[in-house]
Amino acid sequence: MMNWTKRPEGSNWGDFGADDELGRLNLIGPEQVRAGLATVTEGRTLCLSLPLDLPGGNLLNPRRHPPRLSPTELDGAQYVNFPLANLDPALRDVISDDRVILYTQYSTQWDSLAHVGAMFDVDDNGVPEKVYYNGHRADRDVLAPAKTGGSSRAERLGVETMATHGMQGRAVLVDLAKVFGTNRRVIDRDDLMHALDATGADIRPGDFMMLRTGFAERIVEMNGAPDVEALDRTGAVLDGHDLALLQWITDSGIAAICADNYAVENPDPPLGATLKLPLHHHCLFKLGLPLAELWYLADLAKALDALGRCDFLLTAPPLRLPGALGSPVTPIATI
Ligand code: UVW
Repeated sequence: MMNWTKRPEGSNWGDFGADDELGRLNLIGPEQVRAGLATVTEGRTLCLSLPLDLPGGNLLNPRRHPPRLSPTELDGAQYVNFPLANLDPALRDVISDDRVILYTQYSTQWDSLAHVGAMFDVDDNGVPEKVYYNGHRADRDVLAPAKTGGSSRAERLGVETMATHGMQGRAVLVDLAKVFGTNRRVIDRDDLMHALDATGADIRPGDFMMLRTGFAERIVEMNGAPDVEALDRTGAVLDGHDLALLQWITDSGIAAICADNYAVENPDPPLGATLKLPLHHHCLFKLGLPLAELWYLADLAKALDALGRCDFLLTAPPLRLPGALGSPVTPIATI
């Protein structure tokens, strides 16, 4: 039995099963993994993560702060350069051991499907309620603060579902920075089609679509002191209000979108918009299609350019952290 009476127009709710939590990741199966492996010619790997303490500060998003590392502690002792001789004079070992306060979406990250939901009249009774992908009810099934004691641990749709699926397969880089330059530009469907043609990017169902805009490279140049006004003028962002672009995402069969910018889409909605993040709404909420942000794609772009191709094998599992709403990730491209 479905979790809903009415599903949002243009959604795929129910298509992968009533209780599905994987959404479009269901389209990555053995064939897509083999297709990814088949692209490997050089046996070379590239890291697609920023250092996780970038962008630096909390100006890009005041809610999110850089990671804070500190030593583990026991009986008043801090375990950094800790000589076990302090406990037993016979021992010569020295131990260092740490913990971290980590905002899961501060830097290179995955959004889980529990990251953005919507108010929607899922029971078709005229009363909108908070709901996530596939009709999973926000307060009852996904994040029930009453049950979880106020924590943010998702019972459904957390990142661990992505981690256990594997997150490996064929990926295609669309180098928007190469086609359009690195000034801010809002990209609609026609622009994206032009970029696919111009770069020869051949997107297939089950692919990870990777968007390089030049944003993460600017962050690296800013070296921990981001100039937010300059970043606001940097790089392409998708136009989540372009219905033709959203329809292309639906029809293309892509499994996920990974961008080097902050939100994938234009974060400034037009006057009167009822959604601030319409691309997140379409992808996370309607299609169960994960988004990834702040990936570092410059080295990969150079390497693929030299090889004259756009496809590669991507391996990018999030942390298997039960209930997390997003996750840092260290994606690896194999070319
Ligand atoms: C929001 O700020 C809602 O999210 P994201 O980092 O996914 O753009």
